[in-house]
Amino acid sequence: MTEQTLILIKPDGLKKSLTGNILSKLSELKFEIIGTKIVRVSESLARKHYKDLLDKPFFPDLLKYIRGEFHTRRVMALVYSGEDCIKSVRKLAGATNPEEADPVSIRGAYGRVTTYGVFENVIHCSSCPEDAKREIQLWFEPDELVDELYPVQTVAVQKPQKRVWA
Ligand code: IDP
Ligand code: MG
Repeated sequence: MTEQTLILIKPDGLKKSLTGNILSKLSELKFEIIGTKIVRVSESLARKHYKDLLDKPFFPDLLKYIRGEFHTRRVMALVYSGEDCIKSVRKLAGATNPEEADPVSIRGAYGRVTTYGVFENVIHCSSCPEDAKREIQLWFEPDELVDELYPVQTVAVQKPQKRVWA
């Protein structure tokens, strides 16, 4: 079944200059990139993304980690589309705990467990179709994707303002 997945190259991945390596590995899976951007992660976005982990002891450090307080304040967000891509990307990413991940997986090769206890595992990828939809809609607006994935509605925006080069 054709499906989509949200991938984040986390701040440690960017800080360690792993973007190229990770994208090369992902490209071997032959899926299509249908959206990408560099994001400065707000507290609100981080909380929504990790809403199911709110009661975990590592949650405060997880927020700091994904917001780049330990590395660099950005993540690279991508949406991939393809046949069974959720499972394939999860396999390539490896187990959540980098110490338990297959050594040739992305997390096994590049991740680490820090002394402050967060699994710095370089990459996020959606774990099931429901999560993928929620996460893609959280990180991307409809016009930022080249495919029409989900129903959209048009809303009136009054006096839109945007920043332009001075
Ligand atoms: P996943 O990223 O493999 O889907 P989740 O359980 O959704 O794993 O956890 C989200 C993120 O929270 C992980 O990628 C990792 O960075 C962090 N994390 C998860 N479990 C632990 C833990 O037991 N200790 C420290 N950090 C964790
Ligand atoms: Mg998860």
